[in-house]
Amino acid sequence: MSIRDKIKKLVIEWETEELKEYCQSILKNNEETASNLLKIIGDIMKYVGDQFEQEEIFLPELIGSAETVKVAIDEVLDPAIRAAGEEKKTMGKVVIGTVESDVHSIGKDLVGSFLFSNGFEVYNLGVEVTADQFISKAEEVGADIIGLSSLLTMSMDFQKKVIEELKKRGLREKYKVIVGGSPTSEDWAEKIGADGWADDAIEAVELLKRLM
Ligand code: B12
Repeated sequence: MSIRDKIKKLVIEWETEELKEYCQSILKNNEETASNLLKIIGDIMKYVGDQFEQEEIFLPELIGSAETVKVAIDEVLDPAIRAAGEEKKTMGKVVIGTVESDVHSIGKDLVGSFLFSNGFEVYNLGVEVTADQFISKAEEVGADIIGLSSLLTMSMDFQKKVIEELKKRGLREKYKVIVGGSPTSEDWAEKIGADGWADDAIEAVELLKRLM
């Protein structure tokens, strides 16, 4: 069985401990890098999300897979990436979160982990983050970039709200603001005056490297 197939099986069966151990053994044997494992897990979560949408799986299965993946990323992959990159100079500080009223976290967490694995210092504020929380954290840590995730058409306006709030406080020029999430687009980013938009976690890394 390929690494991808094995990971997919463990994610779908919520084998959290086994997934952690499997990822650890792959890293130990230098069979894959932590960043590549992250890419594989990202593809698998896209697949799981689509399965849910097509009603092939139900909500508890989707949440179980998301939690399994989160533990493996938090406890094995992110620490491995951190250990490998300790000497690396930071590419910039990113404050990222899902905007107010929106609880979707999986894609935003992947973007955060990809940025982290590419040398960015990442402050992940979680979900339902208000404009004030984004701005306060960015000010506190001296961030360069604010990343706003929105998975709901209804929550997209909160991305705009963050930008407007930055303007109101005279801080707009201090930060690069990037937006993402499935209902958003390049046009939307332009319309609300964001500095950039990316379709997925890999593009988000490219975008930020360009912006910095
Ligand atoms: C998982 C999921 C949930 C889970 C979330 C669990 C969690 N912890 O995240 C639960 C079950 C809680 C949920 C709830 C709801 N959901 Co939902 N959910 C999904 C689902 C199936 C998958 C999303 C996902 O995780 N995809 C996998 C990740 C890897 O992809 P991604 O999120 O798109 O992220 C990538 C890119 O968008 C991008 N990206 C994401 N964020 C950012 C940020 C930046 C800065 C950048 C640059 C890029 C970027 O990079 C990511 C990685 O490649 C989607 C359908 C789908 N197939 O997308 C619906 C979907 C998003 N949900 C939807 C809806 C309607 C809801 C509910 C309102 C349902 C309800 N009636 O209660 C609630 C909302 C509750 C709330 N207040 O937020 C709709 C949204 C429709 C719309 N456009 O408004 C969708 C599209 C389903 C549908 N077709 O109707 N949902």
